[in-house]
Amino acid sequence: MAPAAPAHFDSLWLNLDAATMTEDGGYGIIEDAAIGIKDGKIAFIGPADELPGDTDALTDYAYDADGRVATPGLIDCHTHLAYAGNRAAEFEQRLQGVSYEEIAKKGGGILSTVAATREADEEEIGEKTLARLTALFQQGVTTLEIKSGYGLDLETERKLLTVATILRDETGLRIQRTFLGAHALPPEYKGKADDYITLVCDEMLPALAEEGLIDAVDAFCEHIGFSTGQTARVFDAAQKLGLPVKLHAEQLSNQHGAALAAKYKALSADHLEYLDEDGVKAMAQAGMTAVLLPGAYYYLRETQLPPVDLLRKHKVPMAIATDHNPGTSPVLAPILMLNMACTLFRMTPAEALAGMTRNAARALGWQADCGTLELGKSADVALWDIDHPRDLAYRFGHNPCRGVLLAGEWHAFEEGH
Ligand code: DI6
Ligand code: FE
Repeated sequence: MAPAAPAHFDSLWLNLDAATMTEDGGYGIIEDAAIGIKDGKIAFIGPADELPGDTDALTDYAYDADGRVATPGLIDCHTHLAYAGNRAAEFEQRLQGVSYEEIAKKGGGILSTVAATREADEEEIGEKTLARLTALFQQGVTTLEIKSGYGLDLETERKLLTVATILRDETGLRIQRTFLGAHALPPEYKGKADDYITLVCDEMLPALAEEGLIDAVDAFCEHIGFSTGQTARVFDAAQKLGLPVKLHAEQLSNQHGAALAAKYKALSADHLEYLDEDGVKAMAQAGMTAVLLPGAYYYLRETQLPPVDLLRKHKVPMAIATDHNPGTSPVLAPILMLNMACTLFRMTPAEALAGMTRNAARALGWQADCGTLELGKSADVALWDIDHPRDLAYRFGHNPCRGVLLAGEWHAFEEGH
C-alpha cells in the first residue's frame, strides 16, 4: 500500500475572523479565515476559500473556532512580574496625599519590595510569579517581558532572572528577561550611587550575562532613580556584552533619557509622560518604540499625558503594557490597559491593540517571530468571544479569551475566568 500523502498542516483552524494586525492604523481583518499550522508556525493565513485543497487532504486535525475572533497572542512588553511582598499600605498613604517620591526618599516604595524580595526564597518567588503569569496567559498573553530589579544585589538579581528563565522553559511562553539592576539605590549604597553603578556594570551585569540569564538591559533614569551619566555607564557595559538596551524614561520629569537611549539604538523608551518633541525625534531617528504604560499613569494619578500626537506625527510606533509591579501598577489586566490607552491616552482601539501585538513585539526586538498573524511567524494566537477586535478595548472586567495557541499548541480557557 502506498503511504498516505503527508498532511500539509499539523493542524488547521477554520471558521474564524482573523485580526492579523499587519496593517498600520487598522486590524487587517480577514473574514471567514483559516489558519494552518506546521512545526509551531503559521503555514497558512487567509480566507478559508483560498486553502490549497480540501480540509481532509490538508490535515488530520481540523478545528472549528465557532466564528470567534482570532488575534495575535497578546504581548506584555514591560512587566516587573518577579517579586515578593505587597504595597497596599503605601497605596493608602498615597491616597492621603503622600507622594510616590516622598515614599521613595524615606526608603519605602521600590526599596520595600527589595527588602521583601531579598527575604523570600526562589521557590516562593517562583510560585508568586507563576500565578501572575498564569493570570496574564488566561487573558491571551503569549509573550511577555520580565524585569529583575527588586534584588539590587548579585544574589537576589540572579534569583529573579532564574525564576524568569525557569518559567520560560516550563511554560513555553516567550519571555524576555531584562536585567534592571539600576532600578533603585539599595540601602547599603546610600549616598554612593556611582559606586553602586560600578557594581552593576563591573560585577552583576557581566556575571549574570555569562550565566546566560539576560536578554536585555534596562535602567530607571529619573531624579529619584539614576542620572543620564549613570545610565550611560550601564548602557556602555551592556553594549560591551552585546546586549540590547531599553529605558524607563521621562516618567516623572524630563531627564532627556529617551534621547540618551536613542544614542544607544535602544529597543524602547518606556513611560514617557514628560517626553518632549526633541526626544520624540531622537526616538524616531533611532527606530525605537515608545512603550506607554497607562496603569502607572492611573495609579500615580498623573495628569501629564504622554505625547501621543507627537509620537504619531514622527511615526514612532506605540506599544502598551501592564508595567505590572507592586507599587505603581499592581495590574494583571491587559484588556483594561487597552481600554485605558484609549480613554486616558486618547489612542484608537486599533492603535491600542497594535500596542499589545505588533508594536509590543517590536519593543522586544522580536517582530520577526511574533506580534502579527503572518506566514512564518510563531502560531501564537488568541481566540476571543467577541464580535469585532475593537470590542477588546471597549469592555473590561470580563474575560472573553476562550483559549490560545502557543506555538501551535491549543490551551482552552473556561468561560468565567
Ligand atoms: N517605574 C515604575 O513604574 C516601576 N519602576 C519604575 O522604575 C515602579 C516600581 C515600584 O514602585 O515598585
Ligand atoms: Fe516599569
